[in-house]
Amino acid sequence: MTTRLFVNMRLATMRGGTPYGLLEDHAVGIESGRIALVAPEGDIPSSWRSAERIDLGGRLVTPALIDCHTHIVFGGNRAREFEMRLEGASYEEIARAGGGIVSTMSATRAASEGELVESALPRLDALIAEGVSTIEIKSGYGLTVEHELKMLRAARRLGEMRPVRIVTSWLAAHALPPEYKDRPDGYIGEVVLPGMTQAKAEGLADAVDGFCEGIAFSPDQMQRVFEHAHKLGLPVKLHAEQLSNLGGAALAARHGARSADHLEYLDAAGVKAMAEHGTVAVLLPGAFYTLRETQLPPVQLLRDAGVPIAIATDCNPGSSPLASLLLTMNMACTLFRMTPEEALAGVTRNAASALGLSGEIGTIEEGKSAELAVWNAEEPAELAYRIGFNPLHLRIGGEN
Ligand code: DI6
Ligand code: FE
Repeated sequence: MTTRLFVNMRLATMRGGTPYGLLEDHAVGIESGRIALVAPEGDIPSSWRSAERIDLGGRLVTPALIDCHTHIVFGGNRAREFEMRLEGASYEEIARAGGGIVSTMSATRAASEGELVESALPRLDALIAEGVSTIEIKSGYGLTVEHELKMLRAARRLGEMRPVRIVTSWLAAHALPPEYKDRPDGYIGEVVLPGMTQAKAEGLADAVDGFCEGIAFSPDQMQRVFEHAHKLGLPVKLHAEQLSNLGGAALAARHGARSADHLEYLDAAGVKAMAEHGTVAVLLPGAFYTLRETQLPPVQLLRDAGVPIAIATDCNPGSSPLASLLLTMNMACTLFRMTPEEALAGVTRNAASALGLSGEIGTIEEGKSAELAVWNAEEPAELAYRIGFNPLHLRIGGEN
């Protein structure tokens, strides 16, 4: 049994209470991959005397980071579309003209599972290098049962190749593939629902997601998806209110969703529904930035209602080609006026809640999995403050 005792650090536990849950002069003991001790350095039980002692030189320690919304498995890239947007085309125009998600669909269908893994690895490694230990990965670019399952198998393989926890989501209801043009209900009935059953049977899906939007699926269609997920016992979440307000967040909340994500166009009724059902708001500043969105998510309404706010990269080839959670934190502060403490809670405690993992990760507490990030920093606000700079010193744990 390996026991290690980390001493001489500033501990941002993110447990609430004091800002950042900050503890000075505390030690953290790790036993068999769990946090077994958080105690003042002057008050360490004698049983810890034989543990390996590691001096962290006064550095800042936080929970390892969690990216709770990504699409890092995909084929190809959309750099040409980036150019088109700079020439004046809008994201929605490109999508309606057969570009956008559907162009990534073609590249994803053409890629083998191994090729998807290879192309996702550098993105995954960039996140890990910033102290990330848990990453959610969605399907959504295959848009047939076979190719959606291939994406999730690639996601699972990534988790075997690197010391990270991968949480998968079945997002077949992401876009309508061309072969189902004008037949969205047929696509739901023939691909989204039976594929979900198969993904569940093969242990490939931990949750079910969808894109509720004018260019994607309606609330009625999403309702069918959620009802099937409930039958299978899979938790749900939703891309909602990104480009317009269809009431998706309230629908998701009523279905017990763990999170509703994006939310720029969320209104007060949607906020209320999320608060009532304990649905986490996942804000995605990388997509807001890339699409040069001007409608801000209602951060103050969410705060006032006590809705937990998480933030994530939304790493995807179209609306958020962003593989940095630290930059995401900076964007959340600068673009959304979140505080650095809210940004850090958004990639730790609240991101864990969004994934249904708050009993396991997201704060530094005895009994939780020992997944920590050690930073060359003194103040927690330094993590969100710098732009394009990675102060990670050491990542502990994550190999679950
Ligand atoms: N909203 C997004 O921002 C991504 N998916 C979604 O539902 C965009 C995906 C893409 O453009 O490839
Ligand atoms: Fe997304």
